[in-house]
Amino acid sequence: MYNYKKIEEKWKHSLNPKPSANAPKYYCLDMFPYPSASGLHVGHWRGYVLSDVIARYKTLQGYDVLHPMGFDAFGLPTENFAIKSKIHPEEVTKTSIENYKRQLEDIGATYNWENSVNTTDPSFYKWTQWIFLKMFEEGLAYEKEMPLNWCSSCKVVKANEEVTGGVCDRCGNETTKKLLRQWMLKITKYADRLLEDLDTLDWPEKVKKMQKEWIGKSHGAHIKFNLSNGKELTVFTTRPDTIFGATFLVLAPEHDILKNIDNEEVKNYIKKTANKSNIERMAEKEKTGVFTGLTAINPITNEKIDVYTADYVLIEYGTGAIMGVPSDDERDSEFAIKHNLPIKELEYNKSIEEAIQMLKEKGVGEEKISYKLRDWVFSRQRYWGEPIPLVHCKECGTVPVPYEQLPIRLPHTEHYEPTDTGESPLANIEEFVNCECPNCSKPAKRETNTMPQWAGSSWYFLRYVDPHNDNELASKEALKALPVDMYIGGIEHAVLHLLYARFYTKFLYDIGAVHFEEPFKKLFNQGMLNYKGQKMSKSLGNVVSPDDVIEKYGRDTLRMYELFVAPAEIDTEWDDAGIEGVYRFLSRFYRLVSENIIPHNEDLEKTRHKLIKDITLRMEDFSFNTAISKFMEYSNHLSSGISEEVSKTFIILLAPFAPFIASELWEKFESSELFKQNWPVYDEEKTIDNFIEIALQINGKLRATLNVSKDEQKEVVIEKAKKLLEDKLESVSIVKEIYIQGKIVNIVVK
Ligand code: ANZ
Ligand code: ZN
Repeated sequence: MYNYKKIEEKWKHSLNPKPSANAPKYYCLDMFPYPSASGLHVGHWRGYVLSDVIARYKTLQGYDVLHPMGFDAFGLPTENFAIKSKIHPEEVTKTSIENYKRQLEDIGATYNWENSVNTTDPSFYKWTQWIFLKMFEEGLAYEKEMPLNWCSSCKVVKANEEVTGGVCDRCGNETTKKLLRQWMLKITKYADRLLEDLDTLDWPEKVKKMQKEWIGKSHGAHIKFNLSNGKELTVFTTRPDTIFGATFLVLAPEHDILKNIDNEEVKNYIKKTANKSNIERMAEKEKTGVFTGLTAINPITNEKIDVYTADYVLIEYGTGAIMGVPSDDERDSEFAIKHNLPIKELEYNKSIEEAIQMLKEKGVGEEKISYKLRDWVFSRQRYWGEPIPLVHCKECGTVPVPYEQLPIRLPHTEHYEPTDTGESPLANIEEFVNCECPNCSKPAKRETNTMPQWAGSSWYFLRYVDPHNDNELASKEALKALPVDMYIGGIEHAVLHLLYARFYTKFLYDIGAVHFEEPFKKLFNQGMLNYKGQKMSKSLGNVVSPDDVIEKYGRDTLRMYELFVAPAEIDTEWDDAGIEGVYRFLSRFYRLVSENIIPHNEDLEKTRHKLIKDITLRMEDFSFNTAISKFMEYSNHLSSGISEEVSKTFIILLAPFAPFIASELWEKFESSELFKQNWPVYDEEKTIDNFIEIALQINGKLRATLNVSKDEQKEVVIEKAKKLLEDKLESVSIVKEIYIQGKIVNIVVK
């Protein structure tokens, strides 16, 4: 009887494969989780099982596998939970991590826990702060007043990436714009490299496309217009050839030129749009806008045209101003119709290049490339994050904290709730704020903003290889294990985390801290595991707890079911019945190997090679669900008996999926460690069905069958057939011998 409880208890602590000394390295990485107070559910397990199977497979193939796990523990989810539960974020983090570790170990995942990192550990964030200082030194970190997405419910500024559809991705409230002083990172400096190097990556095309669009490189031109107030206005256009049809100009409501306009209507319009999200502004509804009172001269046609402000023009893109070409641009056309502006139907046969040439010659324009990518708003006004290691001095301005003073520790406080002034709670902690200027030693004040949750996750994969190094981020020697060979995580990180991590890596490459420009060679996005038609989540109350499944079926069944349920990259539905099938397979296989061992023979040897081939090819394809179907098929096929040789091969192949039962069964045959074995190899010859069965007929009647090699010569087959039918042919005379290739020998007699 398959007693999974006993087996799993027995093998719980001896499943970690140990690498051989000078094996080639393989770095298999999971996107590390933020440890939430509600723990893991079976949906989270989809990715973790996947990476564990790959890690174990690669170990058996002889690689020195690094498969680390850590915790992305700073950030809003923990802080919001702490505020609600009135338990300090430090405490929440500690207990959540303990629970996660228990759950991860529980399922038999082979993590290198000695390499673990935790982004809230000062010995880790020392280096998060170090990287920031390096960026500051290189001019990549700068301060700016920014109209930012403000969530009045979370009381926090949100990065563009954290606002979806105009609402806060954390609480679902609509965000508004608020002007605040912020620390920015100049990711735009890397736009071209981030774009071009996508071509070098073995990533899902979908993710590459999303990054491409996020970077949003457009070729076009800047064109200058003279305004009636004596100022000059530059617009960005991707269609400079349409300048002949430009019959009005539109400014974003936030545009500088509007700052000094004394016009009630304009002022009201600016005020009204301030609270709208970009998504709303670009939505396909009526194009609102007002006349500014200004006019401009079209530099090519010399016509006088009106200048409007309208919120379909965004301040962040291009120059925040456009030329309206109603004949060719749909939005401009809608706007022109609504505001009764002239529409010039023209035919353009001038190419874009020629148009740019013409604008250049007239001195009113030039070629320009524009990006959608914005610099990264890097500061947060919250408690639970890394302090930004800068000091503000009245005499010296903004001064970086000397490297030897790192880490700047997050001070402990009981008042970690956000303030509604938009300032960080750290601003109220005098012992923290007041300090000495590192430059002139006069009293100065610390920066009180903290870093976003993305800071730690942008580089954590570098630290795993050398987590206790106090002198550098990671030693050159340890970094040889990088870049990451296989990165596994959800598609939701396509543009945020994955773009930031690439940016950080490129920066660290530029300052000589790492030897590679791209952190993740291969990326795999596992699909979501839904339940009752929805994403599994505690708040929806449709969570399947791994603890319950383990109790009822065992860890091996849960592991295999996670992979059997669907191709790993596809979203799918948890199916309570489906798990039974996996459980039955494991029970049957256990019984087969325990009770039904027969002597090895040629047929079984053949089956063994076929099995190795079928599984190995599927492993290489990441087709784990079909690999499991194959296991089931072979187990059925072998139900009348299995030899020791086939059993041992089967067990090694099964080990990455079901390490507990595999270890138990292995012990029946061998005393060596299962995970020190080599992944079996197959002999192609032996997987081919060489022999075929030929029907032997006399005068069209079946008399016997004969096994011959597939491409046996006709003469040889007939010779063998006659030999086999010898006694039946004795007293007759042969008229004709017919051979139908690979099928029938018919001997016609009289
Ligand atoms: C005239 C024109 C004629 C345009 C035409 C397009 C088609 P992509 O491709 O996304 O880069 N634009 C420029 N800045 C803008 C802003 N801040 N807010 C909203 N729209 C803006 O789009 C570039 C085009 O989007 C630009 O080219 C401009 O309209 C508009 F037949 O200029 B075009
Ligand atoms: Zn100073």
